[in-house]
Amino acid sequence: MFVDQVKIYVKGGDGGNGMVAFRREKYVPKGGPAGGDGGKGGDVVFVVDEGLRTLMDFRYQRHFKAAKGENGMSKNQHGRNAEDLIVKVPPGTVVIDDETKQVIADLTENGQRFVVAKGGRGGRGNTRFATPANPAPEIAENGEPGEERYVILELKLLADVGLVGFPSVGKSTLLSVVSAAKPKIADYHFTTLVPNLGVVETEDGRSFVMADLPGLIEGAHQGVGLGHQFLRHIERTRVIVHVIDMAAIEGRDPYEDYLVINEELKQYNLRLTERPQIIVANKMDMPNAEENLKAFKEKLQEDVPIFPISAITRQGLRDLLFAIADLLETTPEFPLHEVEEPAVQRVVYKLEKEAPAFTITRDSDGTFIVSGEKVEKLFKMTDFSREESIRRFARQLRAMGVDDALRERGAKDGDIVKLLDYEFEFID
Ligand SMILES: Nc1nc2c(ncn2[C@@H]2O[C@H](COP(=O)(O)OP(=O)(O)OP(=O)(O)O)[C@@H](O)[C@H]2O)c(=O)[nH]1
Ligand SMILES: [Mg+2]
Repeated sequence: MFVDQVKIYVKGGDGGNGMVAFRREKYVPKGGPAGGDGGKGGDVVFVVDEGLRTLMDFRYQRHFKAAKGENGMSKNQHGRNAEDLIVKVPPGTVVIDDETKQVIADLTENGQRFVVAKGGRGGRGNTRFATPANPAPEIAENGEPGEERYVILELKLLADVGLVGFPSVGKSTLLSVVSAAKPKIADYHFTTLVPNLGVVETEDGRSFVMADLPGLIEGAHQGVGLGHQFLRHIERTRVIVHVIDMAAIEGRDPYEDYLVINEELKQYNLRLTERPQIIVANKMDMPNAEENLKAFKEKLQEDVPIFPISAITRQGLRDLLFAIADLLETTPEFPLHEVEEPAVQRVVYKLEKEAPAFTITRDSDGTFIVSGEKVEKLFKMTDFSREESIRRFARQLRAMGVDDALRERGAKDGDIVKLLDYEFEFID
């Protein structure tokens, strides 16, 4: 199976917890605070590895969690930072945030890195909470939770040239005679279900990657036939080779075919029309082909080069390949997404939208439920085994306005308030 889209879960490592500790010194009954900070959790990092060609490996492993930072230690020793979790991806991987459906990275260059889930920072040890008023605090922070998210990985083939055309016009046959690729060839429609890639070498030693794409039909951009899931592979190609059955074996008019396919490309993405095209008039070994070609040339208005060939008898291939190689040399790469900066690192960073610090809802039994990313993070960073930490947490909630908001929603003394798996009483 050809896997070209997969949804995975990534989570950065949590930060290590801060430590509560005190110095032990001779003659000093209780020395100053000496609890170290926790280490940083590992990031989950995508790294492009040009040895990979597919997203196949992600079929079996879809969860990637980086390690937690080490906890802080006594004598003010920091916990060690955790190592990053490196996840290899093939060139051509587009990373999409599953929630927002935004493209967050477009990974094309070998070795390119993208931090997809940041590890949390280490919690502070009690040394950091010392103040003149409280020189020996019994308080430490838990580590910050690592970022977590679902992302969709999409593989866009990195072919230089894409073969497009109706089913059965001979696209796979052409690829099979100009490269070592062995695509399936047959006289029924949609023989090719997934794109095939082949490396083509011209007689004068130039080479390029050619993709044989599933056949297109009218309405493809709306999902008819194999639809636009394959049209997106054309987006990466610099040159489009438009294959036409000039023998009109199925009774369609070759020029009509040409118009229909171009319309599909245009409907799918206007920018595809910016790609230079080469027309391949295939099946020239058949009777009528010569006549059809003449009529085709008369109707053709654009200045697009036409190469008459027969994939089966291998006629006309040499000149065609030279023309493709020439065109590739003069055609720049096309940026894929409008949002992309023309920077070397094609990683797109987006401002995260500011989520509300907390929201309050009510359970069917009347319990108040406080939720929200920010408040939950504070919760996770609180060490509930220590009185002082709990008091600090209560102060933080008050400062965020949680108490006021609960009061506004009608909370009274003694009402139950829930935050994650923690229940507490509202005290006015
Ligand atoms: N006579 C003749 N037949 C050809 C030529 N090229 C391909 N064919 C035949 O056309 C049929 C379809 O060929 P394919 O290469 O599978 O066509 P395709 O465009 O890849 O088709 P799909 O994968 O279904 O989109 C096969 O029966 C081929 O043998 C040619 O140059 N001359
Ligand atoms: Mg085919």
